[in-house]
Amino acid sequence: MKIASAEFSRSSQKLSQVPQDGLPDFAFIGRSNVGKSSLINMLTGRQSLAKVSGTPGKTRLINHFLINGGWYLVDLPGYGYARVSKSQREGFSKIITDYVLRCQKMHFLFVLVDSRHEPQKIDVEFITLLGEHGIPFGVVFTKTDKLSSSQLDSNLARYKRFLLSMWEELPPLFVTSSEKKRGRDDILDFIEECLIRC
Ligand SMILES: Nc1nc2c(ncn2[C@@H]2O[C@H](COP(=O)(O)OP(=O)(O)OP(=O)(O)O)[C@@H](O)[C@H]2O)c(=O)[nH]1
Ligand SMILES: [Mg+2]
Repeated sequence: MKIASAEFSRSSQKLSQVPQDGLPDFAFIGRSNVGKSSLINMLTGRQSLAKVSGTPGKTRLINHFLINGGWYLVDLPGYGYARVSKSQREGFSKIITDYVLRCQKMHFLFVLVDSRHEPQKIDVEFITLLGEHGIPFGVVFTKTDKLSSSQLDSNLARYKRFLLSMWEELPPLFVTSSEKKRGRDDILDFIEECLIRC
């Protein structure tokens, strides 16, 4: 799919502020610093559409970006950020759970995980929450440029084994690097398919 236009639409502090125009959301979520904002910039081909930072916790609000005038890419705050209070760190912030569990509009969640790491407890908890609530999601492996191809293959196989130990089927999986623009077509083609079906 071609991205003809990508523009910042709105930052929301709470669910009641998100756009109410009925256009579908494709949202990016995952641990702080995993690469959500970078992925949005890579997909749209706009270098600084979403704010990227080496310091975790950069994205604090729900940010909607209107794509091709017909759907949104949504940049969500990260979870598991080490400098917030312990209770917030262990759970998911209200802004995230409200968006994920209570948002009325059609949304698909891309859960980002760092391809270098074994499955992390907080990601597993989050994926479990999605499964329990029947929320459609896919898993996006980020920063694959930091691994050799054999390391990547072995980490992907480990993650798949882990997912299959908990669930009967694998969700859609995407292998990406914002640095190398890897995985762009896979994600955009997937979104296009979803838009045709919804
Ligand atoms: N090598 C490499 N670095 C990346 C990639 N994606 C993101 N980064 C780096 O990882 C850091 C965090 O990226 P962000 O896109 O801000 O991460 P985020 O998930 O939006 O972070 P928060 O908004 O703080 O939750 C930045 O220093 C990025 O340059 C990638 O594909 N490869
Ligand atoms: Mg961010």
